[in-house]
Amino acid sequence: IWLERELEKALEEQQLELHYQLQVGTNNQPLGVEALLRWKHPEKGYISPGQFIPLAEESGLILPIGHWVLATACKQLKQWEEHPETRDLSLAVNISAKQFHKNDLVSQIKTLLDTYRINPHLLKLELTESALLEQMETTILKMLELKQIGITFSMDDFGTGYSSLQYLKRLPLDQLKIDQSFIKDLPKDREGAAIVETIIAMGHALQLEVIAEGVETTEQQDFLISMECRAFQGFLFSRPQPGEGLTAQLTAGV
Ligand code: G
Ligand code: G
Ligand code: MN
Ligand code: NA
Repeated sequence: IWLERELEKALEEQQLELHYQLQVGTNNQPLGVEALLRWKHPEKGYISPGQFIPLAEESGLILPIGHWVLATACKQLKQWEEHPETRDLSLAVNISAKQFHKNDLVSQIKTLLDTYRINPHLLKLELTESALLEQMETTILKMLELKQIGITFSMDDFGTGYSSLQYLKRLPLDQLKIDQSFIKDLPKDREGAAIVETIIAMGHALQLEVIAEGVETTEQQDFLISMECRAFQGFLFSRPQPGEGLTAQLTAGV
């Protein structure tokens, strides 16, 4: 309970921050960014969302927090749209199941896009398999409604949930994000390699972009390139960092 109260306070007292991690292509060219939530606790320092998102989901605090995340991401996207080096970057935002299934999500997003006058094609929503598979029919309708505005969708942590190929066939996704657990021991891990190769081939056959996350070494990236993967995210390219840091890195032409 104390943590719940602290989290409520964190939102009121602006202790939440969005950090941003770069996504790159085969020549390490910037493609996009993922927004990652951080709680800068006055005594405990940074707390990972892995530690407080489950609580936020349970308590319902995920709704105001999720809205804050979307609004903050849209403001950042607007700033990036104003510079040639960052203008074309997409921004991926993690959406929790509860937030996705809330009635006002679509109107919330429309309002934010209008307010900040953002190109909707640059906003990507990352959903997990468990979020997508709940209430399939309403999920598909809501995704289609958002896609009509221009929003794109990525399936996060792909391969770790109860992925059914039937669902993959029906959901209007744009991207599969291979979970970092499959990347971790590449290129040595032969089973992992076989799974990754299959995910990439299947994703492309379904006209989906495929991005590998948790890429930490050039060996991993080269191996993934040899399997036709064309988008990468991981510590090899950049750590999640505050927006100013990433902007400086990108505008310095690094
Ligand atoms: O950055 P880190 O590895 O600590 O993130 C841990 C988990 O928290 C990841 O699964 C990530 O998807 C999730 N996460 C990060 N930011 C957000 C956010 O803004 N909203 C939601 N719902 N989850 C997030
Ligand atoms: O579940 P989701 O994909 O949203 O969360 C991504 C998480 O992975 C973030 O918390 C981020 O900090 C972490 N992450 C990003 N790149 C790497 C990496 O190269 N290695 C490891 N171990 N974690 C990473
Ligand atoms: Mn994610
Ligand atoms: Na993920």
